[in-house]
Amino acid sequence: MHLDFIGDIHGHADELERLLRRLDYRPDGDGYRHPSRQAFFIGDFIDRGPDSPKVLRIVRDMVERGAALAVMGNHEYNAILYNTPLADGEGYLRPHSEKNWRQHGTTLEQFRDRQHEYDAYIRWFRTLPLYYEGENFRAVHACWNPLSIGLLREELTDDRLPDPVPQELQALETPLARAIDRVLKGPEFDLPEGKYFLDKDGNPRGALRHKWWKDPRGATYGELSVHGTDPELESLLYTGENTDYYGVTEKHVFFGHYWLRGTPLLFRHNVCCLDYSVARDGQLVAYRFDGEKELTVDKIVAV
Ligand SMILES: [Mn+2]
Repeated sequence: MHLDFIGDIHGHADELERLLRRLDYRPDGDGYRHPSRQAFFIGDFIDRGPDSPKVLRIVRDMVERGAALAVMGNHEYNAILYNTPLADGEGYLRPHSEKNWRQHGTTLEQFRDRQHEYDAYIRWFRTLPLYYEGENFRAVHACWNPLSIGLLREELTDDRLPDPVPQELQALETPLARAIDRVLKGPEFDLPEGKYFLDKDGNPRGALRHKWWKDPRGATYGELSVHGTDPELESLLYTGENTDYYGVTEKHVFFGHYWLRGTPLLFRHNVCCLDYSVARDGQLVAYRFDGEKELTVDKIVAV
């Protein structure tokens, strides 16, 4: 199995085409094809960037013609909820608030006067698996968490969202809603009693998104945080549980989501994050996987 895992695209069609050509894919239909490999898109095709419709044409065509595989990102998930009405007819599972418009509005503007096309993509999003496990690798948008994936395996048929989309997904109050949230957006843990930090908008937060690929034993909150904390927490030792940690003997895991900066690198021989912030002046990144036992940094390709 020869797969090229491709990170978060966020509407950057030019970079996507450049990356596919760099990987020796050739134009085929609306998309591209490689004679002996498949692409694997790990979610977040839309929002923020200049041409989400074109990215979707390419990605969907490649998936439907067998030139690529894909899993859902949180932006596709949010778009589904944004377009699913509440049962009482009063609004949608994801409210049409100003904050949510800021996230999804660029895509909506780009599909202006093409509502049919947009609706068809929302239906297609619903066919995407929430996670994927192969013989020697795993792929997921934000977090391979054994407890959450285990729950999804029990609750869902064929790894996809139920049809119709369950109303319970409007809030994080049920195990299913929380498991999907964790897999597509990443896990959080609570800070010690009475501790909090100020997020980038200045709001106090009592829970921290953390590096689930890092062993929390003996680590500080600062070392485990995927965003900044505050000086007091930086040096405070983590004393909570170890349930999210992805161990060194697990299958290779490929994911995106974390808006990394700088030169692409590997987190570990079996942990590969491919989101290098193409939508914030970063790079679109791929990993060329040929079944190797240990991942190596020279197989990362960036444009
Ligand atoms: Mn994401």
